[in-house]
Amino acid sequence: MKLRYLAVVALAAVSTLAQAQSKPEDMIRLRQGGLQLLSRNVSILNSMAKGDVPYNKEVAMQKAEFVNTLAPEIFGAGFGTGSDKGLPTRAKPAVWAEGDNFKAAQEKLFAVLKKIQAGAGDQASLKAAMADVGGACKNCHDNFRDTSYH
Ligand code: ASC
Repeated sequence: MKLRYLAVVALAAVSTLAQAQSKPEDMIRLRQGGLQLLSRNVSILNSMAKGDVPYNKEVAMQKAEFVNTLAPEIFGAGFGTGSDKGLPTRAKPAVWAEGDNFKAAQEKLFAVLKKIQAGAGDQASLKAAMADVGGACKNCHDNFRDTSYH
């Protein structure tokens, strides 16, 4: 009985969360802001890896953890059904029409981000792990991001 009650409460909480992001313009804002934050934090990691800014183990590990939390959140909550329009967006219709390919592109990014997290505690490993991240961003942009807003 108690378990069943907890399950109902948990389900209600999950559906409230889902509804909180269900408006197209909210999803578009979420993904655009989220991707900017992802870009900023990956760029800082890249600068540290190259030594353009001083490598700091604590900051690198914190940022690597952050991007690994952030990226799945962007793709989980930012590209829902109906968010192909609502605000100016560069997301191509292919995001929704070719869902499996879009998912595969995400998985590629997540895999690189995991490698970055595994390597963040050491500058040389971080540098090695950064090698594929630009490609993972570009792969998705080439296929799923328009050159201009619509
Ligand atoms: C970046 C950034 C992107 C990618 C992309 C790679 O630093 O902000 O969106 O790299 O330009 O093609």
